[in-house]
Amino acid sequence: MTMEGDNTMMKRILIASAIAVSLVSATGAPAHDDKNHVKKEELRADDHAAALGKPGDPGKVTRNVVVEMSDAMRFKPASVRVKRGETIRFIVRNTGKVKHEMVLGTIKELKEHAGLMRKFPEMEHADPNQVSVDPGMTGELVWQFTRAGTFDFACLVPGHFEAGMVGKVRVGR
Ligand SMILES: [Cu+2]
Repeated sequence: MTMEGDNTMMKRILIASAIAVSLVSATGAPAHDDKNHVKKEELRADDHAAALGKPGDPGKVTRNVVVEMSDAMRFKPASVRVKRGETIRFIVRNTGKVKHEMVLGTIKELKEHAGLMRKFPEMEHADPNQVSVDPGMTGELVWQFTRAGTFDFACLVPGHFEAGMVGKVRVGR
């Protein structure tokens, strides 16, 4: 799936992954859903993004940060410092031969999500806090860090998180 993918499809995938994530964290197992569920889970997905900020306005980017992802299962740099309030455009290069992704979150969320990816390896997502990048390609992720603290990012392609493909964002005042 490319970043230019069909909007309706993106929306559907976003909702599906939001449901999947919260169902697993709530009950430990996927369950069936109904229409009301979709609305509720969508809201919850927004809440969890709020822990470290919000999707950034591409017109208000204060700084570009280049991050390289490799088949060594590492991000370079693995640690990024930003000032509170900054809107960062992550320019995310995949120098490897397999797909990688950069997902922003707290380590707890990322762990839960990694477990889900092991159960559903074909799962695709398009949440605003993540970018998937095909081998040899470059993707972008614009994020505004509205809270001070230390946050995490990880590659949630099955096995990659477990292999140590993680990094940190330190948000100072
Ligand atoms: Cu990876």
